[in-house]
Order: sequence, then C-alpha cells, then structure tokens
Amino acid sequence: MPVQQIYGACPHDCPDTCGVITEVDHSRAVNFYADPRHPVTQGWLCAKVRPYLKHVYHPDRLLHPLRRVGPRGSGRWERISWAAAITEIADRWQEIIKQYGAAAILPYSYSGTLGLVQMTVASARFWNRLGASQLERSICGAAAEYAVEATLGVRHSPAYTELTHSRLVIIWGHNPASTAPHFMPHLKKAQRNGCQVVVIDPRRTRTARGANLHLAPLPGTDGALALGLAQLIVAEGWYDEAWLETHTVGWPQLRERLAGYTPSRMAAITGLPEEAIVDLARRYASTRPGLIKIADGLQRHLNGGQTVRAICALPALTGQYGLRGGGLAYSTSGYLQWDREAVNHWSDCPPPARKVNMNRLGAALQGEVTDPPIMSLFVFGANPVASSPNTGRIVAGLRRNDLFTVVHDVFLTDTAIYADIVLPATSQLEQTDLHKASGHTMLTYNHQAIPPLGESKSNWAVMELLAQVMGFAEPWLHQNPDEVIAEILSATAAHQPALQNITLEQLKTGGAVPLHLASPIPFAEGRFPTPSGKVELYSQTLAEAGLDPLPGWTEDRDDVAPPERGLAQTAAPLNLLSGAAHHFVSSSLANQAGLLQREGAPFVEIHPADAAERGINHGDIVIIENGRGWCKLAAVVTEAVRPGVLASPKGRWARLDPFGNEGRNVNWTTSDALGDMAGQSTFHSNRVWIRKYSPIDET
Ligand SMILES: Nc1nc2c(c(=O)[nH]1)N[C@H]1C(S)=C(S)[C@@H](COP(=O)(O)OP(=O)(O)OC[C@H]3O[C@@H](n4cnc5c(=O)[nH]c(N)nc54)[C@H](O)[C@@H]3O)O[C@H]1N2
Ligand SMILES: Nc1nc2c(c(=O)[nH]1)N[C@H]1C(S)=C(S)[C@@H](COP(=O)(O)OP(=O)(O)OC[C@H]3O[C@@H](n4cnc5c(=O)[nH]c(N)nc54)[C@H](O)[C@@H]3O)O[C@H]1N2
Ligand code: SF4
Ligand SMILES: [Mo]
Repeated sequence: MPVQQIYGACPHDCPDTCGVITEVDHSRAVNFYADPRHPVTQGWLCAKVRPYLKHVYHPDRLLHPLRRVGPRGSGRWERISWAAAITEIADRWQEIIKQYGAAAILPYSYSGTLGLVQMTVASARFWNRLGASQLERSICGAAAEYAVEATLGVRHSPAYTELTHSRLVIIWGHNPASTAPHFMPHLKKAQRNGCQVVVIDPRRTRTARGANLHLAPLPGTDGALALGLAQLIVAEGWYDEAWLETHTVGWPQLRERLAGYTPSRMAAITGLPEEAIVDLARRYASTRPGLIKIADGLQRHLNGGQTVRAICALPALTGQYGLRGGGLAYSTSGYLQWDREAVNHWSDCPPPARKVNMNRLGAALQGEVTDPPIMSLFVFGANPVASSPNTGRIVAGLRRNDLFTVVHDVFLTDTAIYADIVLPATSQLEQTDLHKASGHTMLTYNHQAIPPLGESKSNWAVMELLAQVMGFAEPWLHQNPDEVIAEILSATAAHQPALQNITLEQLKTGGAVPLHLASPIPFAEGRFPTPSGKVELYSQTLAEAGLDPLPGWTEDRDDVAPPERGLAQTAAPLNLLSGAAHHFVSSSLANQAGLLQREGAPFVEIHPADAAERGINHGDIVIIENGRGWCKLAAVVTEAVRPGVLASPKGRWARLDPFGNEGRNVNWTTSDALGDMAGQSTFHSNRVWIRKYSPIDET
C-alpha cells in the first residue's frame, strides 16, 4: 500500500486547534505536519507539537494495564489483562456503591484531549448513567467565562484575521506568543501596518517583548487598573453616551461607582506610575478601533471574575462592541454549543449527583466532601498531581489506604504513580474525534491514523467496557465514535444555525470546515443575549447569585502561613506567577527530551532587587516555600519580572526533576482557595518565600 495521508486535529488545550496530516506507511506513522490548507494553521505547527511522533512513539508509552503490587506510590507493578483490570474495577465499585452509593465515585478528567468524543462525551455519559459525583470543571477559565457571559451574554470573539481592522490592541494578562501561536503573525502584520500593541503583564513575556508598550502592574490589580481607565474615560468625556444609553444597563450606577477610582489611587494599588495610567486611557479612548484581548491566566486570582467584568466595561464605555476591529477578544466557544441532551443523555440517567470542585481535589479526598466520602477516583486525560493546586493535599488524599484509584493515561504520570490500577490510553493518532476550537470557528475531524499502540484504548473505548461490565445496555453507551458524533451533530444543528448543513461526511473528507456565522464581527447587530438584551454593566444575575452586580475591585490576597522550614528568612514574601511554559501544554509533552532540553532546568525568575535583598545569585538553587509546601528551582535573576513578583512556568513532571525535589513542582505552593466566580482556581494568588538552598536543609 502506498503511504497514506490522514487528516487530523491537534488535541491539546490551545485555542489554535491546528489541522494536521499524518503520513502512514504499513500502519506506522512516518511523517507528521501541518495541514497546509487549514486557514488558521497556515501550514505550520508550534515547536511543542512539531515533534509529535516522538510523543506517539515515546519509549515510556504505557502499553498494557498495570496493577499496583507494592505500597502506594512505590512504583512496583504487575502486568494484568484488560479483562482482569475491568473486572477488578467493577467489583470494587459494586462494593462501594452498595455501601456508599455511586456518588462515592469521582471521575476526574480535563485537558489531555479536547475532543468531542474522547473528552466531552467520555466525561459525561457513562458517569451520568452511573450516578457518580459530578466534577465542577473550574480549573482553567471558569470565572472569565462566567463574567463574560454575565456581561455580554455569550462568548463571541473575532477571528485572528480581523486584526487588520484594529489600530490598537491591548493584550491583557495573556501570552499568545506561547499560548496561541497562530495569533502572532496576524499581530505582527497589524503592527507593521501601524497598529499599536500594548501588553499588560507583570512579566515581560515573549509577547511583551514585541509590544510597542509594556505595562507591568502588580498581580491581581488589573481590575483596579481597568476601573481607573474607565474613571478617566468618563471624567474626561471620552465615553460614548449614545451607545451606553442604547446598549447597556447600569451605566448610571457604574458612573457613580467609578468616582472613587482616581488615577492616583489606582497608581498606588497597581504599582504603575499615574502618568502611565493616564496615557493608556488616552490611547485607548482616542485610537479606534481598539481591541482588548484576554485569555485565562489573568483571572486565576481570587478577584479574577470581577477583573474580567471591569475589563469588559471598557469597550462598552467607548462604544466599541460591534465595531469591526474593536471590542473584546476572549473566546469563540460560544458560537457553537453542543446539544446538552445529546452529549449527556440526562433524560435517561438518574438526577445529577453532587458536584465536587476539581480545584479542591486534595481537600475533597481528605474529608471536605462527606455523605458520601469519595471512595474511588478515576482519573483520565488529566494529571492532577502535576497540574492541580496545593499538591501536598492531593498526594495525602491519594495515599489514603481506603481510596481505590484508577488512572487512564498515555504515560505513567506523577498521578498514575499513586493508582491501584493504571490503564494505557491511545494518543491522538490512534483515535477518532471531532474538534471545535476556542480561538477560531473551524470544525476539524480527527481520523484515526494508526492502530492503538500495544493494548492502549481510547477514553470512549474504556467507557464502553465500563458500561458493559456495569450492566448498562443503553445504546448511547455503546455507539462507535462516528455514531456519537453524528447524533450530536444532528441534535445540535436542529437549534444552532452555525452548524446547519454541516454533515459528518463533509467533516470526514479531510481538512477543516467553517461554522456559519451571521457576521465576522461579534455583536454586529448590537444585540446581546443577556436577560436584558444589552451589555449588563449592572447584572441582576450576579446580584441574585450574591455577587457584586457592578464591576469592582477587591484586594487579591493569599492568607497562607509562612513555611514551617526556613523560618530564619526575614525578607517579605513575593507573589509567584506560574503561567504557561513555552514548550509544554500544562504537563502534557513535558516528558519529551527535546522539549525539556529547550525549556531548560525548572527555573524561577526573580527581579535583581529582590534577589539582592535575599543574597540570591543568578543560577543559584533556591527554595520557594510557604505553609502549603516547597519546591527547589534554579534562580534566573532578571528584570523581566517586576519587583515583588516571581515567575515559574507550570507543567513540570516532579518525577523528572533534577534538583532532588522529592516529587515536587511549583504546585506544591499554589493555593486551592476558590475565586470570586464559578469556583475558579487561583493559582496566581500565591504568596511564597524564597531563599537560597543550602545542603543543611537536607539534614
Ligand atoms: N505553550 C503553552 N501553551 C498553552 C498552555 C501551556 O501550558 N503551554 N496552556 C494552555 C491552557 S490550559 C490555557 S488555559 C491557555 C492560557 O493562556 P494564557 O492566559 O495566555 O496563559 P498563562 O500563561 O496562563 O497566562 C498569561 C499571562 O498572565 C499573566 N498574569 C498572571 N497574573 C496576572 C495578573 O494579575 N495581571 C496580569 N496583567 N497578568 C497576569 C502571566 O504572567 C502570564 O504571562 O494556554 C494554553 N496554551
Ligand atoms: N501552577 C499552575 N498550574 C496550572 C495552571 C497554571 O496557570 N499554573 N493552569 C491550569 C490550567 S489552565 C489547566 S487547563 C490545567 C490542565 O491540567 P490537566 O488537564 O491535568 O492537564 P495535563 O497536566 O496536561 O494532563 C493531561 C494528561 O492527559 C493525558 N492524555 C492526553 N491525551 C489523552 C487521552 O486521549 N486519554 C487519556 N486518558 N489521557 C490523555 C496526558 O498524557 C496528560 O498526562 O492545569 C492547571 N494547572
Ligand atoms: S498546541 Fe496549539 S499551536 Fe501547537 S499544534 Fe496544537 S493547536 Fe497548533
Ligand atoms: Mo487551561
């Protein structure tokens, strides 16, 4: 057979959702590259995914099920068959269900793949039918999603190509050079044509380096900055009264609230010079169209939801929603929402069980959740020990002797180490799926390119086996992936014009298929699908939820205790930001030798003044620590972070760490407190103490 070209989609948690092509020779993938015709991918893949075949054929791939034989976490396993693994899971669950009910079982899945079948449906149907605990999926952008929907009614966002219409772009707490790479050529092109680029980030990121202006406020103060800009826009008469009167509710109340947000007060809060705030307000009000682009890093703070609300008010004040090249760019997720019933089959299931917030995993396992307690955890497509906050608590929970843990993954991750049973998962090349995107509006079908490696199985294949062994005969638990996709496509097309006339056959012909949008400009008709049909500067929905109905700012704090060790240290704690690593996607791909080499040893950036105060030199091994935990890192002394702020990218595999961290990464210090909206994670509301490591620490 000649070499075949198989079309697919990048499965990672990245807004670009690239189109890819795999060349297959005798069931082996021999070449992997970007779909040259995909309008967003434009023929190139990021540095992370270009070597994807090394990921697929990595020597550490899990190839058959394992059962733990030694003590928990000891790393001693025996190989077992799928039949034995599935029978053992079913037997343990039947016992647990008899004693505690099915809500004692918690599925924990997130961003390993974003596919409709292998993530959305695999995280829903079987678990709903079982009556397992529901997972509150709030680790990533829950507060921003909630805030944007409360304000504008829906998540709509312009295409990257629309940047040609912008004269100013403010990239606010977002680092697309690393996290949405295909946005960057459009930004550079706009900039060459005279568009001004402003980046607001406490760290001089790769994105900030190319900006016309970089402002570095103190973390968690962006809400105050936004309200300060709003106050100036109103005080100086730069606002669009007619637009506000026609298209918003709550403008008079907001105007009253803004009076207190004077530039001098905001300068003191944000740590920015007053002139910088005045200059930015003037630029934004006078350079139209101006686009504000945000993502999710910005809102991983205790006050993150309100921060996003305050930012959402700026395009309203200047009358820029519905203006080509202006407004807000957050996410395109709202253009297509899969039919909930077709995804979940709620009408055929018991009522949803209680919700467990994924950010509280450690606390939940350790008794925060009772009646029933969590007695079994099934992790797939997620690596909470590396990626979820306050890891010490999670590990303590996973060490519980009476907890039955199953982990289904492509690799033996930091989480899998604590499992009773480990199941091998397929990679994207070995499974079928359909992908929508959060950065554009193309649908991309992923054809299975090669047979599963070893005995690995896809998430949906495992759900099928579990349904069988639990005695669930419903046909919607036993469809093949194409049948799942076809059912959801037709149910969704019935009420969503974006999907009309898009068929499975068309999606399978190769390449991406665009959704039908009424207009390339979000809110072009001036209608907002909120309860009032307008931009809700005042939100009754928020008031009813017991939240501040107007945009506001509260201090972002972390009440963590100082570390138990290292009390000799006297210097003040600093705010640690742990955003995206350039070469990994969360902890995914962070076990690839080539990528690890390019990223370098796990590091923390510290400003020279903060370093000098603590006697820390460039290249020193340092300990970051607080009352939650500690981690050793290499110090990078640099002005790329502002004073008071540390930065250490997320995603490190504790197991692969070179510093003798005893299985730790930065998340041993991060907080599992919940943010102001939607149970949001607060990774960046993290106060740590930092000092030079000395071997005396080991004794
Ligand atoms: N290379 C790579 N790409 C990724 C990922 C990855 O791990 N690596 N992760 C993917 C995922 S899961 C997501 S959700 C997206 C996230 O995409 P982004 O939101 O772009 O990424 P983050 O790095 O989480 O956060 C962006 C920036 O927010 C800044 N920040 C933190 N706190 C504040 C603050 O208080 N104020 C301001 N102004 N800035 C602040 C950080 O310094 C960081 O540079 O990226 C996706 N893409
Ligand atoms: N400190 C800090 N931590 C953070 C963040 C931060 O900003 N700072 N950001 C948070 C954010 S935004 C997110 S979204 C989360 C992400 O957290 P997670 O969703 O836990 O993401 P990963 O750590 O990449 O783990 C995904 C796992 O899925 C596996 N996998 C991939 N494909 C499949 C598949 O098809 N089937 C199965 N069964 N497994 C598969 C991968 O091998 C990997 O082990 O991390 C959060 N963690
Ligand atoms: S991680 Fe993002 S940029 Fe890289 S290939 Fe995947 S979708 Fe494209
Ligand atoms: Mo995320």
